[in-house]
Amino acid sequence: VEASIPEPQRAAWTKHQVGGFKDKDAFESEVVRHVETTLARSLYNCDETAAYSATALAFRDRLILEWNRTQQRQTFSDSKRVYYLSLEFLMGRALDNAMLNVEQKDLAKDGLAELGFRVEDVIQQEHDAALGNGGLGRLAACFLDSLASLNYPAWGYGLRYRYGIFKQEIIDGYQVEVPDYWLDFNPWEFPRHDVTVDIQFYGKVLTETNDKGNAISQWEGGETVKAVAYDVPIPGYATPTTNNLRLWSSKAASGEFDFQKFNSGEYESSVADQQRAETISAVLYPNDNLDRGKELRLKQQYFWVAASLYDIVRRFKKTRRPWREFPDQVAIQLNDTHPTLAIVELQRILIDLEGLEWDEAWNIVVNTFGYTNHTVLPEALEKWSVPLIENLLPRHLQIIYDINLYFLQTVERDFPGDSDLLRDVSIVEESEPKMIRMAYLAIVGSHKVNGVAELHSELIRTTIFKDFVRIFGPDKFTNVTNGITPRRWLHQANPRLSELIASKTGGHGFLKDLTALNKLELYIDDKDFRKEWAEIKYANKVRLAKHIKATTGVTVNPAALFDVQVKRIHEYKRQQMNIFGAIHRYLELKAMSPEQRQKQMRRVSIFGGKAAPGYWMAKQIIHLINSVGAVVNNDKDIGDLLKVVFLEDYNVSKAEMIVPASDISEHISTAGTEASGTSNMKFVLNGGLIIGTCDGANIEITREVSQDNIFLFGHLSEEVDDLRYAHHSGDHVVDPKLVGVFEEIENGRFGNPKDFSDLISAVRDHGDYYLVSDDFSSYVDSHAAVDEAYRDQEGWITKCITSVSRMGFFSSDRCINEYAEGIWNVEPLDTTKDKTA
Ligand code: 4GP
Repeated sequence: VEASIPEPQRAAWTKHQVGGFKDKDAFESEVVRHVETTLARSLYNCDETAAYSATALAFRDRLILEWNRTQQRQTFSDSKRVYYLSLEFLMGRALDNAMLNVEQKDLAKDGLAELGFRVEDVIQQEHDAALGNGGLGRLAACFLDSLASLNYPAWGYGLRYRYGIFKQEIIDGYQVEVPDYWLDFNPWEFPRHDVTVDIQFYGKVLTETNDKGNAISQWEGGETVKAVAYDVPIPGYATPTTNNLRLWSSKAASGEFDFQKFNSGEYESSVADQQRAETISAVLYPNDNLDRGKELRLKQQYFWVAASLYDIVRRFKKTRRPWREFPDQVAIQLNDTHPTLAIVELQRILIDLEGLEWDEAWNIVVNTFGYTNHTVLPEALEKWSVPLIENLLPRHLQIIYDINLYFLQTVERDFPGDSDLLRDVSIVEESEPKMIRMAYLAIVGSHKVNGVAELHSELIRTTIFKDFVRIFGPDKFTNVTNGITPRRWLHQANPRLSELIASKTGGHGFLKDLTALNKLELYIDDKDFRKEWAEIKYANKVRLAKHIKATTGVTVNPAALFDVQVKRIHEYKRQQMNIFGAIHRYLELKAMSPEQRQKQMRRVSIFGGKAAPGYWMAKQIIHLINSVGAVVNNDKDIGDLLKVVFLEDYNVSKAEMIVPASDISEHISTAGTEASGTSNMKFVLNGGLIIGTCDGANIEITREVSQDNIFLFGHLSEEVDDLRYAHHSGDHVVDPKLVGVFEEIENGRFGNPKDFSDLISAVRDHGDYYLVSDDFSSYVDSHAAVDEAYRDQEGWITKCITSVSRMGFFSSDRCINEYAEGIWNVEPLDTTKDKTA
């Protein structure tokens, strides 16, 4: 249907087209209008929540206009688009970001003040959009910000979970999970009830032979669920480009409920279908770096991938180009293996629905997809059982088998007689039941595979995917070191530091070209600058201290060294080593004379992070941290020499407060386990230093800031195998300092020792897989070096300023440009040439 307004009427439209807020007045009038109409409130009952809602709606209106124009511009330019498929987008709050990106926060601040509100309080009313677990999901969110800020024609595709990651409460020292009702009020999404796709599950495959003698397969029957699009505008920074994040929500395909059942009195079962359909997009699986293989998760994956591909293909078809040009118009990036079924689905569309020959179709598929791996942990590498796929997606299983067959034929041709190789690289694992190895499918079906930091990319090339490097050659495998958006992680999270940097680097240009930070080194000896720098850090610590007081009741001294480890709780990330280290510090302090003690550096050990609800060891770690805090924080001998706090419900908006307040942050994974890490970059960018292992992006951070400005310790990844072997062969002796720590835990100093016995036995009796004992003494030494360095405040500030000035490399803008050039082959759009129909 032609929906375009005819030429003669267009003048009327243009006359009424809405722009941004011309001034503060215009903004205020929009806020008041939304309070009085959209929210049906008045000046007599407008609280902060209502002020937030109205402000958000006012900005949303503004964004959606640019969103519309951006979509038009991209359509008319007819250029190649990027589609970022991610099961997680950990967006956090949107209002502050929107105000800053469209450069109207000051106006909003003044306007809100005139209406009786403080912008800071209004911002705090927003609920985080927590549609992700951790690093992988937050990376996707930073990428969306960069794609829009750099004017790339790009879409994100994900799922609109009704419940995001659970809310964490700490009760009696234990994690308790509470559902996250984030959708109660969400002004940032636009339901598109006109954009729906029917998604099929189950059923069977009918194969017929056509006149040419070719087998034609049809997937029939089964059940259908409707995917409804919800669009979230993504504003770029200081550019009109406003891209789209499209999230799919599931609904029953057949109307609201079964009227016949309803009329015959079966009230409950009449809505059962609807509920069953809606479960698909109901929950985000709360696992980070872990695959659980649940049927509903597979359903989620196919539902999302099929709806997204339908949308992408529909958009391509409007261009009326031949199919072979699909990869010239479309680049699809697979954020981990979760969307790997997209490879199979596109092949199915091309051969079953569009009638292409297998080889021609497969060529298109491979040239369209790129795959990013985010972890080498075996427990995180996705596998799906063949019977499960066969039942849910019978036609897809056939196609997977064919993809594997043709792939193995090429391997057999190139490496004749190597049956071990055939078995090792087969997409189908010959286990009972048989399993589909999704990472292998993703590699075979993509033209590029990348890791997320240099060490990690090297590890995937030489360990988990080494056979594929032999088969496809080294060029298919590449590295794109992760990055973070400086808009959220500096400008928004640390406004005073951002202003100070702007004042020294010639304005806010560094937010678009982060390498401009290097100009700061010119001011390294500037007294006023250093003073202001230190004041900002202190103020950020005061703000965090207030939060700690309000949420935990513990008083911490902002002059103490703030030592932070916030991230998902995982044995490989080694929060257990950190808390063992804190216990060791506590025991040492206790053993000192009061005079000696007073000479020690004051410390606040700050922890935060969620444990997957089913991850027993991670939950024990949280419990131990809280139990140690309960003892240490109330010990009169210790006072403010050591405090141990666990901050509840770590999320993006809390990170924005915690990161700028850190002096030292911990990135202490067993070497070779943390693919990259991205919070390490955030902490350094905000003028905090790192204590860390030679792992993930810590290595490249060291290369940039130099060895002198980072506290590295521990064994290297190439030593890990031998060390593990030593534990098993009985050649390892547990570190004596750690033995002392274990004794105190087992003596009941921190509560019932049974509660922590598994944490201890993992290290002492079960092979210490994460090598806590091997790294413990260098960890403790490194902390002593941190104390020493911090004593010299001037030296410390020099280290911090130097480090910040060298962090330009870690912008997600650099990262996105690398993807665009090396993987997607897409160009940014010139936003100044606004063509219309
Ligand atoms: C994470 C990695 O653990 C982390 O090192 C990396 O920085 C991040 O991806 C982004 O690349 N992986 C996950 C996951 O979150 O679930 O596999």
